[in-house]
Amino acid sequence: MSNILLTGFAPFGGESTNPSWEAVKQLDGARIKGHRVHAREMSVVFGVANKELRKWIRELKPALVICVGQAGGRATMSLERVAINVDDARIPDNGGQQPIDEVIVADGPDAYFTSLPIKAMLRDMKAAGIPVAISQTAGTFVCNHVFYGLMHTIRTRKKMRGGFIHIPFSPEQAAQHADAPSLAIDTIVHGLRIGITTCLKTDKDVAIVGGAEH
Ligand code: PCA
Repeated sequence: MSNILLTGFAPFGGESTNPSWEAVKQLDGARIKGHRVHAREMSVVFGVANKELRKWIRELKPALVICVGQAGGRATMSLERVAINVDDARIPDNGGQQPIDEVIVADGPDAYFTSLPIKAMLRDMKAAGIPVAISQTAGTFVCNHVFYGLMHTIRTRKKMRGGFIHIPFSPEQAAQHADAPSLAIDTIVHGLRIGITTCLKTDKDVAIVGGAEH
């Protein structure tokens, strides 16, 4: 049976939970279309997170890798289109590092595109009633760092597909922030399951509307 690696993150930035780990851990051990899901919790530390990711990829040789992270303030699940080669931290990571305008991979390309069929995922997740959108930026903190690290690691592995999904605060987190949107963890889990299923049955992405003006 082939493996799927699904990662979430530890809490950061003063939060006591991270909805990405709360959601992905519920899918640990799940079987989806003949694949086995392996959920792992990643450190919110530049450098360390990518080392953890490479180790899990070596161990599991997954056909599909989806990294999930919290994007507090966003209202929908965000299927990330592009990872850029820069670390520019607004706050220190959980190890106290705060890189400003540093490259992630010295001789790497400026950007990598996701290899997930994000338009097909958008279509299927929407049809299931999940609030979801395509996002053109994963930011410049640890999530973009991991997304770029993932795409760089799998760049020559044609059979391995990967990408990144940002998710909103959980309702419990949003209760502590004025006017912050949220999604229930169960909704996120449902959305991830559908997104993964679409990845497994879609070789080539579909060209459907999903762009944005900003
Ligand atoms: N979100 C952060 C890092 C960890 C997480 O869950 C980000 O968007 O960069």
